[in-house]
Amino acid sequence: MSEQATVKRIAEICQQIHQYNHQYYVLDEPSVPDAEYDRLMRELLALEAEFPQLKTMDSPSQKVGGAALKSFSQVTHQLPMLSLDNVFSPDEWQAFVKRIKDRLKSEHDFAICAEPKLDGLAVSLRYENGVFVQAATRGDGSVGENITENVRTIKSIPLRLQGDDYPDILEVRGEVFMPKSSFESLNQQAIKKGEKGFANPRNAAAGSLRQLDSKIAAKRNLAFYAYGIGYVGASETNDDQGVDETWLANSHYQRLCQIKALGLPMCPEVKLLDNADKVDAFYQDILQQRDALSYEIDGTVFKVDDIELQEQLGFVARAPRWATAYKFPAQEELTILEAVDFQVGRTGAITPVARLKPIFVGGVTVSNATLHNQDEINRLGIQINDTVIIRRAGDVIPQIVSVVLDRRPENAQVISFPSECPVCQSAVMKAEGEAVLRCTGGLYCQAQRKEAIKHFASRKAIDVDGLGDKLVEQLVDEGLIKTPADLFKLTELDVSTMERMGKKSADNLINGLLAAKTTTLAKFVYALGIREVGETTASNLAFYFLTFDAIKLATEEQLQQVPDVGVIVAKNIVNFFAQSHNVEVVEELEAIMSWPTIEVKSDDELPLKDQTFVLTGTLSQMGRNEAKAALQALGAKVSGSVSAKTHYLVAGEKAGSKLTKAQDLGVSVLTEDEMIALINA
Ligand code: I6G
Repeated sequence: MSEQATVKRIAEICQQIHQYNHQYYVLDEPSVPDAEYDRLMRELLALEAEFPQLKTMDSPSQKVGGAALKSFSQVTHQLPMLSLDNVFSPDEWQAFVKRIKDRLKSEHDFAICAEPKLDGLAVSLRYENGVFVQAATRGDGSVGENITENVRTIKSIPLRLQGDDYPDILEVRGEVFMPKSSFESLNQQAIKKGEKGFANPRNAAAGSLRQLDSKIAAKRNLAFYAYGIGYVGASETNDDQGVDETWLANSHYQRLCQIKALGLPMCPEVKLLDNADKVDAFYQDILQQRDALSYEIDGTVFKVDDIELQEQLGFVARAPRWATAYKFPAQEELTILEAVDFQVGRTGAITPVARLKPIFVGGVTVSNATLHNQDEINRLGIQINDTVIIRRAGDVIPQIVSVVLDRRPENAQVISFPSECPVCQSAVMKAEGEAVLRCTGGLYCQAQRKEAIKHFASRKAIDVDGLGDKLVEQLVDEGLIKTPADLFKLTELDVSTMERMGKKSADNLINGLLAAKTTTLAKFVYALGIREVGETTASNLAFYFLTFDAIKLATEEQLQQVPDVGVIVAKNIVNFFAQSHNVEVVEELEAIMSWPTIEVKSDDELPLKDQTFVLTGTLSQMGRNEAKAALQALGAKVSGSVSAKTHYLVAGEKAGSKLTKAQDLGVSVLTEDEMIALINA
């Protein structure tokens, strides 16, 4: 190809790849398969290798990283990069609003731009004549570090602005962050290599931006959301010698939309609120969505939207008076490990439970946390009376993150595991390759008995109306039942003569048990409480083997043919049916309970045969179980986790990390409507 033809071809490819990048990383709407993208990128790299003089600063090839730097140079910000003040409570928020009104000498409502507060790093991006030329950290607000080469590799940051309506010099301020799913896979890779990993996505993002070798940063899957505009100006070479003042909107929200129109990513949760009274609802809404969001946040940010008002309000020290972060309750706090108890679970697992000096963290008072197993205790190096950092994120159970060794007191005590089951005194054992210590008492152990029956009767299992956890405990404690099958032998008299049980509750229970006798094969298999056989696996087993006898008799190899069943789960299933006490109970249950036969369909009736689906987020029209059953009835496999083998991810509302992972893997994503259309096709 001649040089002239190459110039034209390179321009075409660059334009095409810029568009694909924007569709994929900013709009979340991939338009071509990965293979097509890769083919174009390879063609570009080959042409640039042949004609290095044609490589431009904004070429998409620059996103893969370049030569390593010796150190980061410094960048003086043309406009200071400010930080934000914080408020932590409704009172503090009201005080913030009052300060604004007092300063403006006005009682008028004002519009507010509301944003989630990303837990990332503030950066300033500089575009000159539409081309990305520099990125800098906030640093001390006046001088930051030049991290251009690393930021250049961030896929969603355009190296050239879209369109042609922008100032000669435009600085965009925003937050670089690592999405939760990228953070998890990065840490998993680190753990596989025997490395420590990062404590949280923010540290991972900071560590990635601090790499002198931008090729490493390029592999880290960082992302960016713009939160404002910094310096705007005319270039020295511009004959007009001035900025088009009309370019900048006089609303903060509109400015974000302007940046978005230039191809920069804007956080989709940003909203314009009419007045300060709407702030609480936004805060609560984001707090409630927090776990489902694909990125980590630590609060919300509220800004007076009107730029004129912003200018009147000005700044204090290093923060604007017109904006504040409204932080969520701290998710990490210090407390003391006062004691360790050992609990026996449904499968006999003996779990050390930390008894903590009560502490308010993540919005609730926490006094217990699981310590998981001996490996975890060793990893933390924790002892009784140590000061520990406790973390409670969203609805996730509280966790001990680390020990503050500097504060270890003289009376610290090593944690020792029991040599016998704390409930039934049977021997304890640790299976090869497992970190968990288990009681060998099986259903002889009261703790296991109670948990097995609670699980059997639970809503997602056979769902016995009128039988709560407390009642199961009472029935076991009073010696009325020992196994799930014993439930069906209870008489109204047995129950009504129990303490705190009236005739009405007894009737309810007996009726509930009668109704629960008819179930489905999937629920029955799940109800047995076989280790690691959750609802999805149980349902997959039912649809694969069709009868309970076939499941009982399956070999490990046959079981491994079922989606979601790997070596360990297959072993657990075979072991379960090899235990005589389980067989006895299961046979009794088979005699009492029934479920409809699963119809065998021909391949023609199974249009989704061999297609693996994963469901995530809230399905508003069908409900998760109904959708699962409908897909399985058409031959589809429904799996609980996204992998390279997944064909479709059905993303309902508030889909979180599974959606991000599916997008990372190039898995087709369906909306609920699209799934319903597929089912009804
Ligand atoms: O550090 C920041 C994070 C997020 C910010 C910020 C923000 O808005 C969503 N906004 C401003 C105005 C500043 N820092 C100074």
